[in-house]
Order: sequence, then C-alpha cells, then structure tokens
Amino acid sequence: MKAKWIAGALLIALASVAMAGEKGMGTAAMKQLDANGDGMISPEEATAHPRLSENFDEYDTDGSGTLEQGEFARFETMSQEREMKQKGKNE
Ligand SMILES: [Ca+2]
Ligand SMILES: [Ca+2]
Repeated sequence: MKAKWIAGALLIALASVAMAGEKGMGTAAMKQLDANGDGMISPEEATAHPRLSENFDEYDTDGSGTLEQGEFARFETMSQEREMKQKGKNE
C-alpha cells in the first residue's frame, strides 16, 4: 500500500517536471508580468513591458483582449529573434 503511494507521488513529480520543461523559460517571464496570477496577461499587466504593450493587439491573435500562454510564447520567440538580429548588426 505504501509502495503504491510512493509510486504515485513519483509519477506526479515526474509529470510536473516534464510540464515545467515543456513550458521552458517563457513561464518565468510570464509569471513576472502576470500580476494577478490568472495565467493571462491583460493590457494593464503588459504596460510593465513597453514592447509588449505597444504590440499587444498584434500578439493577441484570437482577439480575446488578453495574452494567453501560447500568445505570450510567440511574443517571447519574436523578441528573442529580434534581439539576435540586433546583436548580429552590432557586431
Ligand atoms: Ca493576469
Ligand atoms: Ca488572446
């Protein structure tokens, strides 16, 4: 009985590690912006990040008025690419 419980706990732990890995670095940045912790970035929360705030509508691809995880992930990918391009120009 006890061994079964441990196996179950281990499975849950492994699953959360796998999920954390999938979300990657994006989650930490999103959590920082997500002031009320509802898992979405509202326009008000985006004001903490000027570049995100400026292009908020562009990244809100489903027009829900908030950025969900997928939409924020896209913003992060785009800004990373932009940064890499800028670095390339400066060097
Ligand atoms: Ca929020
Ligand atoms: Ca949205």
